[in-house]
Amino acid sequence: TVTTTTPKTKPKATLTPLPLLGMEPKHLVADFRRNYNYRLGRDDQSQSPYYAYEALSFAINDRLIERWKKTHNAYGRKDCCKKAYYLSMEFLMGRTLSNAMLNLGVDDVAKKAMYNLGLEMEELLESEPDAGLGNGGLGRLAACFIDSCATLRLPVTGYGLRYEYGMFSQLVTNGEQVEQPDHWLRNGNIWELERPEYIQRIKFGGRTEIHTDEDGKTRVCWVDTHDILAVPFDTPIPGYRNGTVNTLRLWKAEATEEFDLQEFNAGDYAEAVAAKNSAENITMVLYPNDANENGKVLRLRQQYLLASASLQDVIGIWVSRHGNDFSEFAAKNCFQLNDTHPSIAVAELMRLLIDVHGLSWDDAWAITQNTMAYTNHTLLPEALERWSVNLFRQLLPRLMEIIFEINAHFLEEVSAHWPGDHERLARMSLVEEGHEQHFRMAYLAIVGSYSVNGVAELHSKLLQQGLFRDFYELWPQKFNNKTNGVTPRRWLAACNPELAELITETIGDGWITDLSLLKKLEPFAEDQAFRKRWQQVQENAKQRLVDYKKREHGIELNINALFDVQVKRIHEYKRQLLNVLHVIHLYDRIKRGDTANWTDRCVLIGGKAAPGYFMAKRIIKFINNVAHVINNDPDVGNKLKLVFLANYRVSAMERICPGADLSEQISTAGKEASGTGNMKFMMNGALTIGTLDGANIEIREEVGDDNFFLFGLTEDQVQELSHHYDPVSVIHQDEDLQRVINLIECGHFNQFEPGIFDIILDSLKNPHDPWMTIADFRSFVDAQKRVEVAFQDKDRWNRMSILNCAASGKFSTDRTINDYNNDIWKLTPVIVN
Ligand code: B1N
Repeated sequence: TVTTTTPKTKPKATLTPLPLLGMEPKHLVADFRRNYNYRLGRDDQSQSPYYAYEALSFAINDRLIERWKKTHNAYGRKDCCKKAYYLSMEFLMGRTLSNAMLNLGVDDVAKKAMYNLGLEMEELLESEPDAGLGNGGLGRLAACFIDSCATLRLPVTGYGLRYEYGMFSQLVTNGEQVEQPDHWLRNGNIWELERPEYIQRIKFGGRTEIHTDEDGKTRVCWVDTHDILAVPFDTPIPGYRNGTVNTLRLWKAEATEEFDLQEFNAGDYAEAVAAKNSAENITMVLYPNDANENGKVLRLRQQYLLASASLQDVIGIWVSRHGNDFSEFAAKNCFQLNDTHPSIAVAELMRLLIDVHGLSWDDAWAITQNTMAYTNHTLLPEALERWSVNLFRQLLPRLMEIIFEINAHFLEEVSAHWPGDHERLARMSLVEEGHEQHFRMAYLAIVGSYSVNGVAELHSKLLQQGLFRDFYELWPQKFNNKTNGVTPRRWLAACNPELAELITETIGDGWITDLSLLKKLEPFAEDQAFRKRWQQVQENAKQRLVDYKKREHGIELNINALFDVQVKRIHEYKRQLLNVLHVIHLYDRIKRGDTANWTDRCVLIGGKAAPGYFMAKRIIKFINNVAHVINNDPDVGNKLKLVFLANYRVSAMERICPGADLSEQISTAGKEASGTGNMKFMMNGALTIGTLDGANIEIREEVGDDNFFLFGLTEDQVQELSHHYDPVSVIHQDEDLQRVINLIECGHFNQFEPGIFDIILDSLKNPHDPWMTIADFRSFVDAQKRVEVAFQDKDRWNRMSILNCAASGKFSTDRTINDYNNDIWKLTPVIVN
């Protein structure tokens, strides 16, 4: 027999706390070596910048995790302080390492540490793949928002989806976009932490039954469902040097265990395991549509997964502390819906409160209406989400019932407010009648929320006067504006260190967390010596962009030229075509010898087209063909270059915006909700040529008309002209424009590809062209002439550049998030130490 002796008193487990990890170069070097040798199993024979990136990232991530746990504890200690949750189908994070080092305050130290190891920080940072879990502005806004929330010490969690494949990468072959899947997780993701203990179960399909309890109470049961699991992966989101580290929680779809087992018992083991795919496919890929809805079942599954998993997560924590007492729930929780994409959350919260936690309809509705807040990001009708009721019936039958019931209650309220107004009732109904019924998701979001906001002054005004007018008349107090911003950490401090240093040297470093302080730069615009330094820094940034293009793409740019940049998704309303028409006009002037007082210009255009958006893809082809002709014409030389920047993404913008002279923000007035690229360029000292659209209006207000190149019709004028727009006669009356159109028509840019640009010509000449490109041509060309005059006077240009940067303070997401918090969330900052 064997006897074992156990000690009388088991020692208490002491796994934590550990002393904080060191922040000196020697500590980072030691941790780097340990990670490189043991966690990654590398040796001197297998050196690669990628593994060096990973080894440093582990070291940095460990330091984030220390602060993450403290933040979590601080939020818990504050007796369940109020929290907000940012629900978004997209978080376009880009790279993490350099931002993490900046926010931790170890950027200089780490650079030294790597230098001591004989490694080049630049090369290492370049090895990190972009987390491209978003399309464009809407997804990047979510990323900037969570950075600002952490910097402002606000208890805000981001909830999204962990797509296996992010935004496709764009190749250009024969001038055409070719999509390549972006398997960004291929080499693992060191920044995420899987949290199996918080897995949530999500129902799909099945049917509903009414059950009666012993006490005669009825409740609806959603049965015979095909469930899947939502597995959370957390990423730390550090604030700027403040000890706060918030959480981005992304859900991955997985199959349930018993799902296999059932089939296994029926003898189809292999088939059952293979069927796991259909569950796991849900979070396989990001839909690559910007401002366009597509109505696919898989997309609705994604949306419901996000809404249900996130709400169950928050309610689960609530119930663990308060049981089924939800009386304080709305006072302590707020969900901000990033457009209508997660708006099914309105109905899902009702379902969870009523069916799962036993609340009455009225109590549940009061909670929902005081917990949800909705942000609209577009007026474009093609982007407004409508889901087929039949699809709901099959996929989410219980949610269909709830939406119908919400609608019934809502229409009663409308009837009471406007008795007998049947047209208004039909207009406002959550259900659009017709050949097939559809749910209007924006209306569901408005009805279920206490706040509805647009993303720039003009956009919010147009929502109230146009798209959501009826709702504004019913509930004016719900409506508000929150002008977008960008985080100055990534978009100035990190991406343009030399400019950041000059600014800090001049006005101190307070601007990094209070961007309004940039206005202290204003007087320096009159300082000759400062202007010279500013110019040198701008030229260095241009040189880095030139070097990069040369190194990575073999493209030669002339550093003395005006760098004229338009980077954003390709969409007709953004009018990349107007830009190209101007380029062709300049080319025509060169060809006819009209080059007195010429300003050399490099026009850079970049952006992805939605794979199903034929016209957008043809515009890319057009840009590339025009570029080919111009760039190979010996008469043109250095006077003009047109370059298409392939695979535009977050990390590309970090190189591009410091090196731009001119920022093109030329959408048809009333179509661009806000824009955020416009703000990144301004912050980095570029000047804007733009229409009175979105946030351009506020940019111009801040910097003054003298420092902004305005052109084009106003939104009112666009409306008015749409009744009698006649582009063909405009072309006839403008000789320059006529020549441009002739060049395209005669096949000058498609000599061996007959007819391929006919659809472009047809759309330009169409009297129903909603983008009115031809209408703004003359005004655009005139504004470009004013740009050239200004650019030739270097002193004047530098002054304007300084003033633009100095006036960009409003466009920090710190200001935006403070506005959200003061008007909508009402959270108290939590100090972590
Ligand atoms: O949201 C940005 C704005 O700055 C832009 O002006 C606006 O165009 C953009 C469906 C969208 N609006 N709508 C979308 C994205 C994906 C999708 O599936 C619509 N993106 C915007 C931030 O406010």
